[in-house]
Amino acid sequence: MVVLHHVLRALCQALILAEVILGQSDREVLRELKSFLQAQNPVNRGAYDAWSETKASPCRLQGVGCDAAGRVTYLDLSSSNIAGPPFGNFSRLSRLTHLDLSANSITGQLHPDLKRCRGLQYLNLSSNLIGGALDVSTLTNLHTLDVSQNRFQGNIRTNFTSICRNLSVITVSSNNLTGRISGLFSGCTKLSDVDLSWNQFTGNAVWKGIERLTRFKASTNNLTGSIPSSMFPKGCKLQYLDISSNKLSGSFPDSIANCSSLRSLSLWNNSFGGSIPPGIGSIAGLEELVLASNHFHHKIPPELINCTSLKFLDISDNNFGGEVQQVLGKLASLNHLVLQENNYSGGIVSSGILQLSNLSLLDLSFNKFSGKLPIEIASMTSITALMLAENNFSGKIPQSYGQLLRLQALDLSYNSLSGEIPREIGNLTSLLLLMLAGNQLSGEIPREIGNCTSLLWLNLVRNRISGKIPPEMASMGRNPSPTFVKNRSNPSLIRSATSKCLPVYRWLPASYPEFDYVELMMMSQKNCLTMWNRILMGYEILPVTSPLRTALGYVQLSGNLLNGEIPSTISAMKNISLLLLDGNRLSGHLPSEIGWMQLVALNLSDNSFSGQIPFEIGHLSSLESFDLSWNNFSGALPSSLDKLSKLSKFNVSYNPLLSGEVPKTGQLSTFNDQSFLGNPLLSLNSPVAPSPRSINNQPPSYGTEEHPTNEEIAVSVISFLVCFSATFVIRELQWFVYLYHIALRKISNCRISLK
Ligand SMILES: *[C@@H]1O[C@H](CO)[C@@H](O)[C@H](O)[C@H]1NC(C)=O
Ligand SMILES: *[C@@H]1O[C@H](CO)[C@@H](O)[C@H](O)[C@H]1NC(C)=O
Ligand SMILES: *[C@@H]1O[C@H](CO)[C@@H](O)[C@H](O)[C@H]1NC(C)=O
Ligand SMILES: *[C@@H]1O[C@H](CO)[C@@H](O)[C@H](O)[C@H]1NC(C)=O
Ligand SMILES: *[C@@H]1O[C@H](CO)[C@@H](O)[C@H](O)[C@H]1NC(C)=O
Ligand SMILES: *[C@@H]1O[C@H](CO)[C@@H](O)[C@H](O)[C@H]1NC(C)=O
Ligand SMILES: *[C@@H]1O[C@H](CO)[C@@H](O)[C@H](O)[C@H]1NC(C)=O
Ligand SMILES: *[C@@H]1O[C@H](CO)[C@@H](O)[C@H](O)[C@H]1NC(C)=O
Ligand SMILES: *[C@@H]1O[C@H](CO)[C@@H](O)[C@H](O)[C@H]1NC(C)=O
Ligand SMILES: *[C@@H]1O[C@H](CO)[C@@H](O)[C@H](O)[C@H]1NC(C)=O
Ligand SMILES: CC(=O)N[C@H]1CO[C@H](CO)[C@@H](O)[C@@H]1O
Ligand SMILES: CC(=O)N[C@H]1CO[C@H](CO)[C@@H](O)[C@@H]1O
Repeated sequence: MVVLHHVLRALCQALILAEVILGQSDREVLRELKSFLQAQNPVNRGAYDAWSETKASPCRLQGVGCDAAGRVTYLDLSSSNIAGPPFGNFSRLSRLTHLDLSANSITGQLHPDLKRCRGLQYLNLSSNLIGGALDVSTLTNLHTLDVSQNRFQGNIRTNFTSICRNLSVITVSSNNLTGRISGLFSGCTKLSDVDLSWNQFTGNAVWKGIERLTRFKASTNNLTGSIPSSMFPKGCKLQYLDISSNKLSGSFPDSIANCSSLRSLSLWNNSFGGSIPPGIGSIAGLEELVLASNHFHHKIPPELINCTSLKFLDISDNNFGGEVQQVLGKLASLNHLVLQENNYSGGIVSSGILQLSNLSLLDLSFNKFSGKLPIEIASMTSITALMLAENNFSGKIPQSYGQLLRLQALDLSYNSLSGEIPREIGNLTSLLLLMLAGNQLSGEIPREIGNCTSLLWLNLVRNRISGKIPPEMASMGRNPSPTFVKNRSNPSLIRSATSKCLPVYRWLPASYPEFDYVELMMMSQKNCLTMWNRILMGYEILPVTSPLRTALGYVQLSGNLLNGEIPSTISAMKNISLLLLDGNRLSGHLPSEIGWMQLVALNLSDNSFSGQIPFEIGHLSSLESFDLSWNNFSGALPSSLDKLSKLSKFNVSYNPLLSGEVPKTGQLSTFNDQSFLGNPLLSLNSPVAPSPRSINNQPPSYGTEEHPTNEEIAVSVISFLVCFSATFVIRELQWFVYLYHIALRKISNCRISLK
């Protein structure tokens, strides 16, 4: 008995010592990891940079977690500014089950070492730059795999059966993966959540077992064929189904009714035709139905009335038309109703959609509606976005729309509206966006517009608006924060449905390079509407280097009959980046106060401005685009213009009274004679700068982060090495003392438990 006791105790001690030694190896790996990452990322490091070299246990380091034995099982290095190739020694953390490297800039291919991390249950590599084949076939214990937003390519098929056993969540969206997905996950009995979106998968979406999932997303792939009703058998558990932006066709099966837990169904941008399946009406919990950009038949089944939870309905860009269907007016829980791009011509009032008391977004744009703007809209007190653009509405804008106190976006552009802009518009203090372009509006801009304290985006282009620019207008958009705060606390207020970004395209000012960049970002991020919503919440979407970052607002008044001077109050418009006044009858001197705005683009072309170009223009240090052509400016170009170092588009052509010389050095010397046409008194000594810029080329380059010089890198690497070696000796001693204490404590635990 005593012998056994001793043997057991020895064994226990040996085991603990082994643990402690392995634990030390974990610590060693983390130290290697830290120095590897530090070497790869000389500046801007993540939390790992603060990992204490002296801290006794690695388990307390930020982002590190351990099991009871003190072994590292959990490592979270997400959003840590990690760039460069992957670390190659994770497998030496032999107990590691959770590894999160997401939201970094890791490059190269999947490291062969990662494939040896067989214990991994959670692996998140999303939002990196990892390419090559996605071979994770050895990670047979995975529960969750997220490799979305990388550059993986090749055929996915061969490598998934082996990891199916425990797999519950798999996300491979936004890569370049190919292969037929039909049957891909047939053997994965625990699978519940699959996201294959934004790849190049082929085949049809049908595979045995889809009904076991709760979430299936395969948007934006190359899926073809039709969907048989056997896809949704009895017991279907689907809650979210998104197969939008594929090439699926035929009618959508009525058996979807078997998926009684369905909350969101998105079929947009396919070629589905026929009737909307009436079976949808039996899914009482359905909240979101997105059928846009298909060929669904005119008739909407009355059964939809029973979708009593439906909040979000988008049937835009289909073959709907004629009178708005009455069933739509009975969907009492609707928040968002999007009927844009159909062939509707009437029934706005008779359908009852204007009585839907929860409606916050109503988009009827791009249809054939005509007649007066419905007065009934004035009673829709929940409305935040009213989009009626590109129809044939005529008559006046009702004064009573001034009661829509929650309105944030009003787009009536490209109709045949006439009369004045009602002064009641000044009541709309939440209004962020007012688009009235392309109508026949006349009269003056109401001075009350200055009461629209949130109004950042105003587009009145191509109307017949006359009179002076009211000085009060300078107060518009001065404080949009309360509206942004409202949207942040309730994002669903402004959420939009499809990824078809029509309202956003209209919002973007055409042909201004500054906004080209916003557009590019929205497209390349593949999530235009997510970004749109961020904009409406007042979050910055542009990189630090962008001059638009501080003030994204604009005032577009081009192509009207405005006259008189620009009011000197204009300097108060601090949130406006673009001021476009071209094609009016504005005259007089340019007020020097304009120099105190924060403009990125200023277009005064084709007016009757006269006098000197004010020296203060030189204060517009963010100005990139400046057009004064076709006016009567006189005198010399102020020397301050040379300080506009961001200026890439400059035009003073056809101001025949401009005189003096164009400087041979500085910013103005970078423009060629295209910027100075028709100015006989202006001498252009054409120094021909190394790369002369014409008025249309060279869009500003954004997004280039400042990289450290080689010297900076060298200095930081050297100083790191010095610090590191100096602390090393001390640290080793402390660590040893710590190990000794742990070992003693565990050994005494052994004694107690064996007694
Ligand atoms: C990985 O560990 C090996 C020793 O097992 C070492 O030689 C190598 O430098 C380590 N790699 C990195 C990137 O730290
Ligand atoms: C992976 O990480 C990203 C970013 O950190 C996160 O948004 C996402 O939810 C994670 N994926 C899973 C499946 O946990
Ligand atoms: C995706 O792969 C195809 C070839 O399979 C290639 O032509 C294309 O450039 C790749 N796209 C991206 C974004 O990597
Ligand atoms: C989509 O699949 C079809 C065949 O199913 C193929 O011909 C076509 O090239 C694929 N398109 C893309 C973009 O992968
Ligand atoms: C519609 O889907 C196709 C892929 O099938 C995609 O190329 C296209 O961009 C999508 N359209 C929109 C507006 O997203
Ligand atoms: C539900 O699925 C069964 C097969 O499992 C099918 O016979 C039935 O028609 C489906 N229900 C509906 C409403 O389509
Ligand atoms: C709505 O559901 C009820 C009860 O489930 C049913 O009696 C009624 O016929 C349904 N309405 C329509 C239009 O299908
Ligand atoms: C649109 O509706 C009108 C009648 O309102 C009809 O004459 C026309 O053919 C329809 N156009 C399309 C493309 O469906
Ligand atoms: C302006 O708003 C007030 C409430 O703040 C409201 O009483 C009034 O009717 C509105 N005026 C118009 C013309 O809509
Ligand atoms: C709205 O604007 C008018 C004219 O600029 C001004 O007299 C009035 O006080 C403003 N009302 C509010 C509530 O700010
Ligand atoms: C496309 C792909 O990733 N294929 C890989 C599947 O797994 C084997 C090894 O198991 C790799 O050799 C393939 O490249
Ligand atoms: C890590 C994990 O959960 N592994 C499980 C995978 O599935 C097998 C069989 O279902 C289990 O035995 C493992 O425990």
